[in-house]
Amino acid sequence: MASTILILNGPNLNLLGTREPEVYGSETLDDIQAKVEAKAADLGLEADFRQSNAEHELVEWIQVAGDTAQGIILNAGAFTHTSVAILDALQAVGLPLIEVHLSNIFRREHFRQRSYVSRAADGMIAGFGGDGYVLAMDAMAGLLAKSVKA
Ligand code: CA2
Repeated sequence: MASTILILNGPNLNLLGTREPEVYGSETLDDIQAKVEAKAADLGLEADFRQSNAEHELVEWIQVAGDTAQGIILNAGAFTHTSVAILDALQAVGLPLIEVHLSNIFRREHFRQRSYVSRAADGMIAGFGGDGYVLAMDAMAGLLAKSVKA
């Protein structure tokens, strides 16, 4: 059976494509979802793509993924920089995790340069806009292939 990858998007990412294209690009979240689903099909993976503005909903989805998914790709938006609750959920499920950011958070404001999510992540992709999600799918396929061999 195909492995399921949960692709989670945090607060305000539903606004993509409507404002701040110089920071976040001009693609909408629907555009990114379509690219991720096409990539998943190429890789023989199942993509479960979601967005929420609510921290508790993201925490619940991560908890459920412990039983239903084989990996998580996460752009936690601003919760990246604040949420111990999301970090705890990620550490509790212990799934392969790739952190994604549209922008290069390390050349932005100081408060964006700290990520709680990173403590649970196998790796991070930042600064490539929506393409970062596609790169993350490739990286996830590599992680899953390695864990099958090990
Ligand atoms: O670069 C990223 O992907 C971020 O996770 C995006 C978050 C930001 O808080 C993080 O520091 C970095 C914000 C997403 C908000 O997206 C918007 C898109 C259009 C208009 C307004 C916000």
